[in-house]
Amino acid sequence: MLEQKLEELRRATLAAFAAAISLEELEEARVGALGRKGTLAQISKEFGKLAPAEKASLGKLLNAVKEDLETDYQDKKQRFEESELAARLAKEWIDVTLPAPGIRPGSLHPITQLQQEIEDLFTSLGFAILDGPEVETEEHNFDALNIPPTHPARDMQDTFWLSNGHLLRTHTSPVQVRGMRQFGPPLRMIAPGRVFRNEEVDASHEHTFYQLEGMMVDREVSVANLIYFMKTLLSSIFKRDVTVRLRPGYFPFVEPGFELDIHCLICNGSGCAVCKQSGWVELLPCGLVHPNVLRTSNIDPDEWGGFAFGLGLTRLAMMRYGIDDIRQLQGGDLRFLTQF
Ligand code: FA5
Repeated sequence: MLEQKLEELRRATLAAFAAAISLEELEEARVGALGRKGTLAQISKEFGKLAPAEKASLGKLLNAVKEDLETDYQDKKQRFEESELAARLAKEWIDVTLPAPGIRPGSLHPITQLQQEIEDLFTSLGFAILDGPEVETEEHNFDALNIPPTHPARDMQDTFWLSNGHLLRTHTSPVQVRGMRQFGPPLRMIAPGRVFRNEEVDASHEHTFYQLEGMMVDREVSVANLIYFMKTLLSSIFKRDVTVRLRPGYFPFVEPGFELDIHCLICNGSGCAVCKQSGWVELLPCGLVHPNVLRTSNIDPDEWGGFAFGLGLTRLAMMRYGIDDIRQLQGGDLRFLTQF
């Protein structure tokens, strides 16, 4: 009786293994026959009730059936796995001999590009490029520039003060002082860099922006020299005629002082958020160096004179590239930056 059941199990299971067309079907057949609650387990229970003599002969058959089925199962399983792997390899095949997609090159930030152009221009005119610290002393940022503590001009630039009494420089002008003290006259220098002001941010104002300071100290320096260098700078940057206006401007460290404004290139002067509807953008304040500034840097104003300017580099980048919101320049958005 049990013998027949075992032979039937062997036949039916081998047939089920042979008919299986997937690993899942094969597994289902295995569980039905050899699983914990499968047919073989049930037969084994009945086997326990047999007399010892029968056990001996049937035991061999039981083991043989089990072994046969397991061997056949492993064999088929391996074949399924091999063909599955072959199908995956065929599907996921990569031609490693194909040329790789090109590496997308990075590019310099528009402000950096502009800065480098201006550096090239001024070095060709005999100017040195100087660097100064972003964390400055009150003396360099204000006092040495003829702005003593009680001077109302301190309110022109809202300052980030640090708890140790230093500050984040509000302009690049302190590098003038460092340059004069380090090198003395005659001096031709520019100093590009980041400056900070505690300001409300809008389309044309950032709390962190770039300026480029320029200074020339020599025996005979006049407003004519200043205008020549400013004109050379602007025509080299814009490579076309741009309308500018020069008007008196007050800065304690220059006398006379000027504001050089540029006709807004975003709206062509018709009025927009960048120029605050005025048609003009403040770009390049400048003037002749105040005698007090020369004096505090150990230069005799009776012998030497100079001009200085403080170019708004971030605003110049806006005009040059037609950027209508200053916040885009430091937003870090790659869709914006990859255009340059
Ligand atoms: C100064 O900072 C003076 N140190 C410039 C100077 C140097 C005058 C040497 C004379 C001689 P002002 O605060 O105007 O000046 O700033 C200079 C330029 O920086 C402005 O014309 C403008 O283009 C730019 N600028 C000022 N504030 C901001 C701001 N919040 N965001 C972006 N650009 C600004």
